Amino acid sequence: MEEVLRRISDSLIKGDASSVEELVAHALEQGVNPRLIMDDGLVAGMAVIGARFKNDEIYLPEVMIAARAMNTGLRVLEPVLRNANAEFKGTLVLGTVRGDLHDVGKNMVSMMFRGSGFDVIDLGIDVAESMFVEKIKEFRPQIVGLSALLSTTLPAMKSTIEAINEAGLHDRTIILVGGAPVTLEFAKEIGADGWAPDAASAVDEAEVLLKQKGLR
Ligand code: B1M
Repeated sequence: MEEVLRRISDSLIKGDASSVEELVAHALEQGVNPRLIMDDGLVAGMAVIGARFKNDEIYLPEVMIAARAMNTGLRVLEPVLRNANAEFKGTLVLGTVRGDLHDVGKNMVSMMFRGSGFDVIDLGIDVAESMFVEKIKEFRPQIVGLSALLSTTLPAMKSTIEAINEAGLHDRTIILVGGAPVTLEFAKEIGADGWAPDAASAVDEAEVLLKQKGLR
């Protein structure tokens, strides 16, 4: 099992999306736990990419290719992580905030929510404040999820919450924020209802908040 996880991680580091796709499918066939494939295969590979990028050992094109391989692997895992028996728990409108193009973590959040019985309206990356407002009006979600990976896009997270408040839409929804530079302290400061350090705990946090706010 460790061998296949290491190969997934190595292929991701090389940016070899088709090998990642094949190996993830192969690991699933072998009965490897999908969460292990995600954490010890895909995320582990991405951590190496992050460290190499930080140390100037690799550059943006390699990072972009690795992220594409990671998203390919996540797509193979998604149907397996989806629990067909999970009861419907609500709707999540999710996006990476304006100016920010990072989507891997957001996609993991989307998968975890879908797997736990939520409908996810994924607005993608670089989502303007007005788009969040428009989609909240359209879908009336119980949860709005904002992701940001850059310290320079944290202000857009704040202005998105302000836009939701100004549109009078916050009462009927909880706003959950996350992403590497987002802290609990920052989340409180900008008026988010909840914060989570990773995709799995985002679901747990949402479930607690939904009960607290009487939305479940
Ligand atoms: Co960029 N990038 N990047 N990048 N990139 C980072 C984030 C950086 C930390 C790298 C570094 O310098 N060490 C740095 C940000 C520094 C900072 O601001 N503090 C950085 C930079 C500077 C940039 C550019 C500005 C580089 C440049 O152009 N000179 C540029 C900005 C582009 C833009 O967005 N406008 C840029 C571009 C890119 C690529 C396009 C090449 C690519 C993204 C491709 C893609 O996403 N499809 C990319 C990548 C891949 C990274 C790194 C290497 C990896 C990010 C990732 O996918 N991690 C990253 C370095 C790193 O993270 N160590 C880096 C794996 C993923 C699973 O983790 O996204 O953190 P993460 O998600 C986690 C949690 O954060 C959490 O759950 C997930 C795990 O379960 N989470 C949530 C995320 N969203 C959540 C929402 C929630 C709850 C939890 O509730 C709603």
